Amino acid sequence: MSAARARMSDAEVQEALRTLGEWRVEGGKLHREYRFADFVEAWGFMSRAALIVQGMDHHPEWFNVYNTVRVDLTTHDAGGISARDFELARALEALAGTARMATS
Ligand code: H2B
Repeated sequence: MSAARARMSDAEVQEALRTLGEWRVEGGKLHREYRFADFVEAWGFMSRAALIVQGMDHHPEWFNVYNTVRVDLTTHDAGGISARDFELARALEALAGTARMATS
């Protein structure tokens, strides 16, 4: 297994989370909830993300209701969170930064 796919220790995860303010560990997965301006913005985010994650060969678990997208990231082979999950989280952050978000 490459180092990027190796399971990170809890301490390594906590350290990496320091630069991803809205993300946390939930149920052993890297988790964030996005709230977009509306359903089309949420779906647009997911559509653009689909192209990126396929290129990365690393795919989110996600759940969409109207303007909300809940994202969970984990690395199956590692049985936990790896650097690949943080790489994907940062890619999603960059993408969400170009979207219209909910204002309240
Ligand atoms: N996505 C995520 N989030 N975790 C994985 O471990 C993973 C994946 N594994 N996408 C990939 C696909 C693997 O199944 C293929 C064979 O590379």
